[in-house]
Amino acid sequence: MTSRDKIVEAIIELDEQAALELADGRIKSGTEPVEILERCREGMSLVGEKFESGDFFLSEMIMAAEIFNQIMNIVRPHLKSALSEPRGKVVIGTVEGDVHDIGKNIAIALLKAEGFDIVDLGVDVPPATFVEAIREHEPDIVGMSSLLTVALETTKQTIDAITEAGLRDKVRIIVGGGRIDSHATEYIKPDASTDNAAQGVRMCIGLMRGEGV
Ligand code: B12
Repeated sequence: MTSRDKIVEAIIELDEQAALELADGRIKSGTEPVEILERCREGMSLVGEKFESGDFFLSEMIMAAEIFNQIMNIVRPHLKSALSEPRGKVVIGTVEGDVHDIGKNIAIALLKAEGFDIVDLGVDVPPATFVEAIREHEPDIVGMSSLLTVALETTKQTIDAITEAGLRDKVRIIVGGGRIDSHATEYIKPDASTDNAAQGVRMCIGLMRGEGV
């Protein structure tokens, strides 16, 4: 049997107290915040598998999300502070039909730590709201999060709406979330895509420099 990281174990056992104590202890002993978040993501993947196989109900998935949010509260203040000059502006949201926001919120925390200005549109964001927000805030980058297979369709519709509004040339688009693979990317056609927030931040820095990613 493979031995799992203790924080992964605490998340899948829904042991909130142990998970929070472990996160706090690791921060105090100097573990990189991003490393802690990566372990938590592993835990959430296993929670997802348990839900899929019927071992967990929706209520248990909600409980795991709550534990993750509490860990985020411990970790967030320790992410590196922002640069003095903003690197660029990102409008970000979870697409219509999808209410998952943990991944989006991690992406936001890491982007802020790298000096990006963020406009967070929240979850279940209709295409028209993305379009309005681009007109209002004139971002350099638009970030979309989608975790459900069905939300890949709304992600595509959102990009189509941006194109139809004549705004596609004015922004670079990055799409993130656990269902984003090469097939999804081929279908949706963003400028960049990832299932990893730290990589997403590096891609945003590249997009600001005009690099292809
Ligand atoms: C927690 C959870 C929930 C919580 C969400 C709480 C919240 N506030 O977010 C609740 C209980 C509400 C929920 C509901 C549902 N869920 Co759910 N959920 C999960 C679970 C267990 C974890 C998701 C998570 O937070 N992961 C941790 C984060 C850190 O990972 P992440 O999201 O991938 O994000 C990382 C990267 O992708 C990236 N990233 C994400 N977004 C972005 C955006 C940008 C711009 C960038 C750069 C990067 C980036 O950065 C993050 C860090 O690296 C997953 C399992 C899984 N494997 O994903 C299922 C899962 C996503 N859910 C699933 C399902 C089916 C549902 C429901 C339909 C269940 C139901 N019957 O009602 C509903 C749908 C509700 C809706 N309309 O959206 C399925 C989806 C299956 C599919 N293929 O479509 C999954 C995969 C579980 C499973 N294996 O069956 N869920």
